[in-house]
Amino acid sequence: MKRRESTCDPEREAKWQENYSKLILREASSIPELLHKEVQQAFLILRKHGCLFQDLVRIKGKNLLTPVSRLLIGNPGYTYKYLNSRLFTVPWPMEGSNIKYSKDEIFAACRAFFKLNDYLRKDTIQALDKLHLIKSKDSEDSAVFGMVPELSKNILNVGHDMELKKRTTYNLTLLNYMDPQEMSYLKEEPYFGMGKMAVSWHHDENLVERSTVAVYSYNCEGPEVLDDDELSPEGRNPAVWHVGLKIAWDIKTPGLAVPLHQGDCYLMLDNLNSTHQHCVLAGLQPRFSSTHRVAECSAGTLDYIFKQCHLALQNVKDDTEPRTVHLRSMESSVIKQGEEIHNEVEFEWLRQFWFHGHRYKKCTDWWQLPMSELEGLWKKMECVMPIPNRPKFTRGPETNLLAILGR
Ligand code: A4F
Repeated sequence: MKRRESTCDPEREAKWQENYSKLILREASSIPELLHKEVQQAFLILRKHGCLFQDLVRIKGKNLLTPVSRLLIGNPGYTYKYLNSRLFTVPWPMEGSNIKYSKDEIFAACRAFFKLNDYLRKDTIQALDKLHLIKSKDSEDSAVFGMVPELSKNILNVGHDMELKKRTTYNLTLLNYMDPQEMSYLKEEPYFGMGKMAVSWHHDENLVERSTVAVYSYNCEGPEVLDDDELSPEGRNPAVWHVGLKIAWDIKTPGLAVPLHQGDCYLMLDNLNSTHQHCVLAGLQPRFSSTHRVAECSAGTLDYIFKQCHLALQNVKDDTEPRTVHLRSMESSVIKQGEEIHNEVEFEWLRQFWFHGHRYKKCTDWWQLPMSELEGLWKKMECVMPIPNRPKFTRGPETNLLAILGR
């Protein structure tokens, strides 16, 4: 294990540059004090109102509760799926949105994460510009770029700006909370002796390709066992939370453990999330984080699923006199498309929502209306094309859980 501090050893520094230069640490002191205050207050409010929940996920064939409790906040109507569980955003108050929250404090908390999101987006653009400059300074890329005519340069710039925007416009944040003292057991990090893990080595899933993940880390204050500088470079302070990073499929190259103090942020730039795995190494005190992501939402928004339902229902004729519904076309491709959408709305949306539904009500009733509309559309599909041999759909968690996870 190596720690992140710069070193006088040029060989070690070069190795770090080669393997880990896309991990950027922003120390708390570089972030505006008012933003810290608002964000830290927001975490405490959400914990006070019991808004963070452990998720039931499916991993390596097993259904498990995550040790970390979570809440998804983000663009209205967006969802994010990880480890087979779809989470629905508590909407943050974007310009032009008119969202009712269950409490003023919860509104203030969502507004704080929206502000943090904007701050991290701007900061990420700066970090990527710097990375781009460093990488293109010596590369052949820049030599070629230097030779292209002005017009092509402009086209390249426009393309570059569009890509940059696509990879930095965070559409949601997954909040995490864990109190290690409440955990009876935490796994040991298996490859580098990094100590107890709150989250095992993994890649974040379902993100836009090469998009950055930006993380704000807030650990509650408490005694630290040792000062960072008192430790050997091979050890890590077990009282302090760290983010661990390693190259994917590689346990020979030393991993990196970066200590996270109160209010520190880190950015996983560009393709770092796919070339590397990360883990979260537990400290002793409770810790929150806000992990801002560009979720790949092409099939993950309300707009999308409503469009799908309307597509399927184009094949359903709804007569009023006498009251009957029947299919317009019996062509196999049309029937198949209808069945796929019927499955999608039931298994990816309704069951997932009713399984976790009570959670969102703590913060807002925003999802109630669109989800009952979606249920109405599903019922129409059910009249003409019921799904054979599947567990009965109810609004309670039990059968939905079996149906979602056991598939
Ligand atoms: O060990 C874990 O981190 C874990 C424990 C558990 N009871 C359920 C899931 C996980 C888990 C995990 C949780 C959240 C997350 O965002 C990523 C995760 O990645 C993992 C994991 C990768 C467990 C094993 C693994 O290989």
